[in-house]
Amino acid sequence: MATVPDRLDDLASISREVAAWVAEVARLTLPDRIHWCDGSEPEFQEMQRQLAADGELIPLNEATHPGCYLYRSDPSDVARVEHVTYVCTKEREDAGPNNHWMAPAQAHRQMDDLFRGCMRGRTLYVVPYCMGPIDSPLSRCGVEITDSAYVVLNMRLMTRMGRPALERIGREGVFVKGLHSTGDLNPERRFIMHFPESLTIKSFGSGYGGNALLGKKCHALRIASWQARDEGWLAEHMLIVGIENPRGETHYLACAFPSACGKTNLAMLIPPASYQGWKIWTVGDDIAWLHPGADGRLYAINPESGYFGVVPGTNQKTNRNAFETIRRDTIFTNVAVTTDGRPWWEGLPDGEPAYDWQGRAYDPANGPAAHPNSRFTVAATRNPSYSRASEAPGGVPISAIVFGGRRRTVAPLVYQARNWTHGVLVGAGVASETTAAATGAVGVVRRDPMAMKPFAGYNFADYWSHWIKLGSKLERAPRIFHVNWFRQNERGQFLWPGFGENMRVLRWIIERCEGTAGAVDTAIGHLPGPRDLDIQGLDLARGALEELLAVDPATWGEEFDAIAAYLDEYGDRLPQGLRRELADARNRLAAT
Ligand code: GTP
Ligand code: SPV
Ligand code: MN
Repeated sequence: MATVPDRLDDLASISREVAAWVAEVARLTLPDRIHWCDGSEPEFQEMQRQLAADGELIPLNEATHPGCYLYRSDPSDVARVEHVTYVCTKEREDAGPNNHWMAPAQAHRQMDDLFRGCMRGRTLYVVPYCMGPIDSPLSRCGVEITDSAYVVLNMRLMTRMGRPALERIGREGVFVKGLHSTGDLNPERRFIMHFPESLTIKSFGSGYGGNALLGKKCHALRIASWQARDEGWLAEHMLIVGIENPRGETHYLACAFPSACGKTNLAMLIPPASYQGWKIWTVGDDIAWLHPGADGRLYAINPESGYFGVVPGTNQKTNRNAFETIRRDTIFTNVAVTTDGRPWWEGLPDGEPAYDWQGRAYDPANGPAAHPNSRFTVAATRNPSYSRASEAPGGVPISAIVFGGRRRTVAPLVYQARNWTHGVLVGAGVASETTAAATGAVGVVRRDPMAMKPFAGYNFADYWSHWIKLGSKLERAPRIFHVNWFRQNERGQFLWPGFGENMRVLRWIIERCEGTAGAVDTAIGHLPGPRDLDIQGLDLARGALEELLAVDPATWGEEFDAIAAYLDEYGDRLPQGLRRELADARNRLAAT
């Protein structure tokens, strides 16, 4: 059993800080081998080949899905685990009512006990990565130590991983330390701990998604949001999409919707046939880092380089770009397979599942064939609508910020906030039905401010203050909107067709930014009037549009009460600006 590197890798000599930390972790976890990842294509291919030989990855049909593999996670390990995710700050109040908290010393002790000797018989992988373009001053680096080869493969697709990242760390000396082990996958011994004050993450007992790919939610949101507050920027759960109009002008939007509420779909939308000359460019599908620019605008980079996207529901009609993207070089997690080895999921118009996501012979009595949170991992460059601007070191200028949620009732199709601070209230008031992206009940409405409930690395009250302050410094702040694609009629049918047709709403948003689209003023903000939204050629049910654009005073009275009660949980730390905006909104509602 080796506790020092088997071979003195040349990578180990690039950063003394990383090498020292790897040695320290090896003394604790006692791996058999240490592998420094260089991030090269041959390394990636060799690891895939090896995992397939070990039976951990299942090669899919090479004729229909070249370079694609299926991975089945442990059936108890299929989603993020919010109830055991902690933010461990010195002061409990800094983590806020929105986070589970544990004192750092106790948390380290508890985690180190779990990590002690946990890599015996296993390989310790050192995964240096850069979140954001490798040459961007806005990017930040980290190193994940993991004993999961599946995690390494995912990190290779999701981040700029390997030698260039390590070289940047060698120059800068600063990096986020992420320690991960799948452990024994015992849900009782599963914890995701964050130490923002020491740029450290410790994750044990899960091999899945946001629990284990530490560059993603742990680093790029929880740790980064803390850093962003200190440094004057924002780390957000937002897609970034460019919308090019027929005149060749491109507006970029940053949109925050909770997990499994449509970010990936909107980021790669295909406009309706009537939108000749309009083009959609995907910059990011899950996370945005937003920085004030010298010109008074807000600029966004996507810290990721791949997609970890929801599979069910993806087809030619709903999301042709994603459908094309995942036909090759994709890792599928927890989908079903057909007899001829093609991946299968609910929402595909053809094919039949032979084996379900757990590898059992498919039986509808066992529930869906593909897990509702089954995912694809694929490089962003595979996407037909991939934007070259994703590589721009300075990011892209943001015209509008769009919040949204999944709500059967209450929230209209779209409305615009009156100004930045009102927009922060709109974001703070976001509520959404829970989804399969996290363990626990599905379909329960909860407050999910800025779609960051599971991801803000500090007290939401401080976070909203930071938002308000940042906006006040922007001379050309983005306009703020709220959308809801998920309104239903009393029979449970969606009132709005969604997907590509969401383009019609995006168009109104852009034209509001340009000052050319009309709106009516209501208590909750500006809504499109009946003729302001382009619904030409759209087959909407009778009365659907009226319902989608209605602001019912009684319903909104209750909604404002609920938002007030929620904000009260943050006590004195809540910024006065939010209280004022809410009081104004209630007065406007009372006056109608
Ligand atoms: P995370 O990766 O968990 O952050 O999710 P996401 O926000 O990227 O959600 P995604 O785009 O993967 O969509 C989640 C689910 O919502 C999928 O099953 C989609 O088919 C469905 N969906 C997306 N957009 C729409 C829409 O406009 N209307 C309706 N009805 N469903 C949608
Ligand atoms: C989400 O849950 O918001 C995701 C998937 O994007 S995960 O990577 O598991 O966080
Ligand atoms: Mn997400």
